[in-house]
Amino acid sequence: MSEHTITVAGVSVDTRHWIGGERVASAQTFPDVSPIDGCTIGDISRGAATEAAAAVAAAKAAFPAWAATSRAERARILHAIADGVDKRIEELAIVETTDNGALLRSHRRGVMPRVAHNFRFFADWLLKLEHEDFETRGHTNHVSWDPAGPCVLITPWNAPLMLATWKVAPALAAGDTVVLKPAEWSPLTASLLADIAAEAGLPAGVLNVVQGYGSEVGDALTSHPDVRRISFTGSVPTARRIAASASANLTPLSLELGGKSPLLVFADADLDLAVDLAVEQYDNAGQVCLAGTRLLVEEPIAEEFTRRFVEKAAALTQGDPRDEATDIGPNIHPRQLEKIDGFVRRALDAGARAVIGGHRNGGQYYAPTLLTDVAQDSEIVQEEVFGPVLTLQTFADEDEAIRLANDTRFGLAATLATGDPQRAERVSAQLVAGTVWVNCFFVRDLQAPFGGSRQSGVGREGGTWSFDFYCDLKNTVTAPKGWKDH
Ligand code: TXE
Repeated sequence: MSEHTITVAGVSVDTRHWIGGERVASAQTFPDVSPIDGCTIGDISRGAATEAAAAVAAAKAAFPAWAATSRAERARILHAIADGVDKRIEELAIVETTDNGALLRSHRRGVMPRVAHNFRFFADWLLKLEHEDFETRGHTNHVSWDPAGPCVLITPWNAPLMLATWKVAPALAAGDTVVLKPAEWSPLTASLLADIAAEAGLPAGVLNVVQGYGSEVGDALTSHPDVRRISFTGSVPTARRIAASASANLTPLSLELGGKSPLLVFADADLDLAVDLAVEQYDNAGQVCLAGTRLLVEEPIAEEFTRRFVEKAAALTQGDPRDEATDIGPNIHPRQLEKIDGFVRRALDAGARAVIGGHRNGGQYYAPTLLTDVAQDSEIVQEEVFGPVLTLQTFADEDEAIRLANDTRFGLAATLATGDPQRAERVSAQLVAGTVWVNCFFVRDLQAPFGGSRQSGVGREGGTWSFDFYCDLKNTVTAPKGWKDH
């Protein structure tokens, strides 16, 4: 075992970058700390501009051959990567849980199988992707999906491999090459993905992984003139920095950012279902961009809803995410915990009432919290907390519900609980959100467009929309034989 390999719960993970089909170490490292116990898991290569440039160069060098690889062969390799993920689900699950503190049972049974599905889905979609040719005055128009070039994919820590592969899979399927920059708080599964991809036969340089702090490696990647696409999931301030940096070359961006999504509960809803949906918003310790953190409840049922919610939330088990019985694990980092607690303290100081929680719960854990008596224009209602913190407000009628729901600078998602299908149709038509769920939550088909309105993002990914982004669409117009236009 090399000095650059660490063992995480019995799984070997290389701590170096993966550039041009080789492991590359940086002289400097950064510590990767587990949120479960605050212990250092290992020291990871700390990339800088040199590694960023090397990775883009490797992606550029590998691009022509990969772009010229037939669709069928690209799809075959993506399927082989999916098979590799399937074989290592247990390993990926435990490494991810150790690294970011999300539940092992979710990683094992939900997330990692979805990671494999991401590769299979985009491989299969690639094979179906066709534009109809059409005619203009006897000329044929042929629209082709040309690979765009090297892509920089920058991903967050709340669902590291899941979110990375939402980008990696369509980019590779499209014939692009990739530089993946995982978050510094959860760098490990990206390294395992590099191993799996290499074993599956992905040629050297097609997928590169650069580790390090965004502030140190980010600019060199996002301002690079050879980069043809940048896809980013993360915070709004970082998105602004990336957009500024990408503006040097007008590199197209896909941005999937935060949210402050509403969950609207109407008096005609199935109350048990509504309460289940609300409690589900604590998933992943609230570190979910889509979370419906603003509970908006119709006045006549607010008291009963709150009573049932508190009963259900009180039954949640908080603790070690490796334990099957655990419902809520730790938050990712002391800095994130500090941020969450700051939001809650300021809300309480401003007159909010904690119906449950409102405090830390030892270690890196934050007690599931529900705050009432919050003003619509207050920080706690307007800003993304990214922790297990929900607010509850009431509304008198449908118009007020819609007004409150839309009164935010975000527009990622919205959830409705109602027993009236016409109301569902009426209300969802008026909500500003990339996704609206009616009497359900978190159901996502990869062929659906996914993304946010307003400051929740730019662009949509999923199905054909992903290929729209990762490809250069080209129209070739051919005159019929013997045609003279001039
Ligand atoms: O995010 P950052 P942070 C929100 C959530 C959270 C807040 C802060 O509200 O509390 O963001 O999280 C890389 N150039 N979301 O600070 O900074 C960084 O290395 C290029 C919502 O961790 O956005 C990491 O890989 N890259 C969200 C990635 O950006 C840079 C998920 C995300 O980190 C960079 C995560 C730079 N200058 C946080 N600076 C969601 N939408 O799901 C940083 N990075």
